[in-house]
This record gives sequence, C-alpha cells and structure tokens, in this order.
Amino acid sequence: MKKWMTLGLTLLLVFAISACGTKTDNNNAGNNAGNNAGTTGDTGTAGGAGGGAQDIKVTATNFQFEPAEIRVKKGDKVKITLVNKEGAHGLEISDFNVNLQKDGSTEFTADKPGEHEFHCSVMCGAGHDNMVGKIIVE
Ligand SMILES: [Cu+2]
Repeated sequence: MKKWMTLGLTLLLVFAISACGTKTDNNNAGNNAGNNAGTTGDTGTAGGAGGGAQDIKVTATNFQFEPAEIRVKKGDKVKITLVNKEGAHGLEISDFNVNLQKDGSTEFTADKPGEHEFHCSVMCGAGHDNMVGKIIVE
C-alpha cells in the first residue's frame, strides 16, 4: 500500500517537473517575442522621432541666448526662430547654413549628429563674443 503511494507521489512529481519545464519554455518564447517586439518598437520610435518637426524659439538679450543649448533628434526638421528681446542680434549656425541677422525664422534639417555651435552674427557690442550656444543633434 505504501509502495503505491510512493509511486503515485513520484509520478506526481514527474508531472509537476515536466509541467514546470513546459511553462519555462513558454516563458522563454514569450520573452523572445517580447524582446523582438521591443526592438522593433525602438526602431520605430527612433524613426518617428527622427522625422519629427521641432519648433524652437531662441531669445537674444545682451549678451546671451536663451536657451543656450538646444537638443534635437537626427533627421528632425527644425524651425528656428530668433527673437531679439534686448539689443540687436543675429543667430548663425554655420554647420546648417543658418544665418538669421534679425528677428525671424528659418528651417533646416538636423542631418549631422553631434554638437554644433551657434553664435551671434551681428556685431552687437562688448559681449558679442560671449553670445554662443550649441545645438546637439542626437
Ligand atoms: Cu552679436
């Protein structure tokens, strides 16, 4: 009698182990599918962001830009607007052939990754050389 019970328990144990094994396999399959989906999703996000449009307003005062650091995604179409709040300043981003000599806006595509300097392009006074900033394309 006791022998049969032991056998039964052993069988139960075997079933339990194989059930667990199956479950683990399913989890792995699920994880793989999840990872793949995640990777695809990431690519999609990057592509979507890259083709995005950025509307950036830069305010100039004596003698600085606000913001002095601009971040965009590679491939973004960037519309940059210069607003002179104090003094008369320009905004030049040589790397993207942007040169606003007064209030106004222009557009460019941020197709070059990395940091690009921008600076004032109008001789505005003693602090002219301090009027620099950077645009970071990531
Ligand atoms: Cu200047």
